[in-house]
Amino acid sequence: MSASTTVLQTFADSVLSLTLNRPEKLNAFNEEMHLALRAGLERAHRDDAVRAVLLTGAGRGFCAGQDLGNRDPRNGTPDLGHTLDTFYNPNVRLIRSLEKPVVCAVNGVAAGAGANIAIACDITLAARSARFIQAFAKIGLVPDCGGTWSLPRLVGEARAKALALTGEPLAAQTAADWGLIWRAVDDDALMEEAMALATRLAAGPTRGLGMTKRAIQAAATNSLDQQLDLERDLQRDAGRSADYAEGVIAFLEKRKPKFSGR
Ligand code: LHQ
Repeated sequence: MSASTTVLQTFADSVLSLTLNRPEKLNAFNEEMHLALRAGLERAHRDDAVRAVLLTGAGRGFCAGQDLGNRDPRNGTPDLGHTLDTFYNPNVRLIRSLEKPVVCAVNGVAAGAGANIAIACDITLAARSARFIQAFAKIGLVPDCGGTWSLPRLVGEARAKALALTGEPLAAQTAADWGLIWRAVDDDALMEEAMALATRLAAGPTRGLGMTKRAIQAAATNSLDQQLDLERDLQRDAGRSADYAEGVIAFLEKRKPKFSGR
């Protein structure tokens, strides 16, 4: 268990569940919650027993971004670049560099940094009632947590600009139709479906899945030639994994594979 209650950690079936837990503030980030999320993500990096992560929020919201009470300009002009460097960016990097699947279950409104953390995850599901809001424009800020990078890649420049410049809420189903997330799910089915997905992934060939994540992310900046070389290198490693041997032998023996993650 993490010492802080601002992010709840539970571990079962090789899945580490991280639940943002400041429901009275719609799970807006204060410094304690950043550090608690970081502790959970670092555990996922460190601990071989963790083979998938499930990120969600407690209460009726997923995450309302920065706790604006903590960055009140009446208390002096804040250095928000420092806030990003110190608190947000490390967590986004931990999500992206983790060579294990990160499933996000967006249980309610995801605004500002909350929306962009949700879409930084590998597979994002959302409750049909959830909304994604690039709230930054409403307070004179710029989308962060990689939003200016991921939004145009996921939905194209036209939609990215319209979402970011207007701050209009995007319904979960539209987010799925546009490719911003994987799937919108009935509210009461969300957690069961997200946990089933995370559990299935956690029982998978973890090394191969991790390398697949790395390769797809690298494609954003690689040429085709570089990507073909990367695939060759990763496939070489994957082909030496215990899970490749198990997968092929199980296929030939007409049984279900039992992957160890190695
Ligand atoms: C909140 C918040 C919140 C504090 C709801 N803070 N209390 C990075 C670097 C550093 C600084 C700046 O920012 C960033 C990145 C960012 O994330 S910028 C974007 C910051 N987030 C926002 O601007 C969103 C602000 N929240 C909202 O617009 C609404 O609350 C949404 C649309 C998320 C939800 O609306 P409702 O469903 O109508 O809920 P509500 O507004 O009634 O909120 C419920 C409570 O949560 C309420 O408290 P109260 O004591 O009145 O019940 C809100 O004050 C509190 N809350 N978001 N970000």
